[in-house]
Amino acid sequence: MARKKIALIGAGQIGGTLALLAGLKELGDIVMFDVVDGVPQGKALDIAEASPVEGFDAVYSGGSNYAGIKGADVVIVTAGIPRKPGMSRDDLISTNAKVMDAVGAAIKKHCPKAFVICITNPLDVMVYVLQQASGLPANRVVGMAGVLDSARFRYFLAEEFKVSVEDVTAFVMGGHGDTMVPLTRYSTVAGIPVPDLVKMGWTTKEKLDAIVQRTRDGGAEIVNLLKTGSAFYAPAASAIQMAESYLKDKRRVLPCAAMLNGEYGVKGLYVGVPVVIGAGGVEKVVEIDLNKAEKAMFDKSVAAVRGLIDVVRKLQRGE
Ligand code: TXD
Repeated sequence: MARKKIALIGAGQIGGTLALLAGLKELGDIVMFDVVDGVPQGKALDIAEASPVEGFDAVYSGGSNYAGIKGADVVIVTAGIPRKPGMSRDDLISTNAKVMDAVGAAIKKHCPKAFVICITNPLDVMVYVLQQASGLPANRVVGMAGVLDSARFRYFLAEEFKVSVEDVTAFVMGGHGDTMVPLTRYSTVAGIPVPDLVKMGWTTKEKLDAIVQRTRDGGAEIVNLLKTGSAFYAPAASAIQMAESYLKDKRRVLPCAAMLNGEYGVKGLYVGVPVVIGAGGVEKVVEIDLNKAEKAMFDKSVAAVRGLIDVVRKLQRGE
């Protein structure tokens, strides 16, 4: 059986880490694409040279020609520019939306059967633009944010409880940003809901609230430390988990930005919700019961995503 092909659009910080992790996990052959000539080639060769040491087989290539992504089974998109000083949020949206248009057109032309994972920020809007531009069915285009946000939540909870990260599950819904909705009720240690652990004296309500806030600010915490960029190891690991679930038809239940079609009362928008990812792409949107306060937080998050989509539509109309 031929190896699967994974195309990475954007060979920056996350792109490079994705390439390494995909190799270490032997998910397939990897082609890296970037507009900066030399970088995808250099990273591809560097990682390929690590393969004899680490003991994995994968063919690595890199370039600035979209023809290289032909027939890819999975495409992971990190292409775009970060926000620079003096640049408004709308400037960033407009620039990265144009990048998504170009990437989407290339996917449509060269690998229309691929499963596509978008990482580029602002995530919930960029995944929408990418899906529209690619013309791929919405169940084959997803956004990565929830796995990362819940990984941060899991890490902080494991640290607080002094237990293995493996035994902590956590649940984050909504858009990627200040309005994300960490759900403590659905987060557990070995199946014990976190609110019960508060009752059991494992932590206090105040400490838990602080952890929830730290999760919301997780991206900014790393940016403030790094100063010259944003997080890349955990974002890459998160997207690889989604790609692996698709490639191996694992049917994992993962929080992803998925196109909603009436679920949670939302239609035609990408929002972070739990989904089942298998060989069919997004095979199911899991609709959980939200209490009043949670629903209010979720609706606020949806409204924020809708606001950004309106900005994109205006920009696309040239207003
Ligand atoms: O949870 C999440 N979704 C995120 C999102 C978590 C962390 C970071 N997140 C976003 O991912 C971040 O705000 C960025 O929008 C992306 C990629 O982050 P990364 O740290 O990898 O950014 P880099 O290092 O700047 O890499 C971007 C690359 C860079 O090499 C550019 O040359 C390239 O994108 N680029 C392009 N590639 C292809 N085609 C076009 N048009 C293009 N423009 C720039």
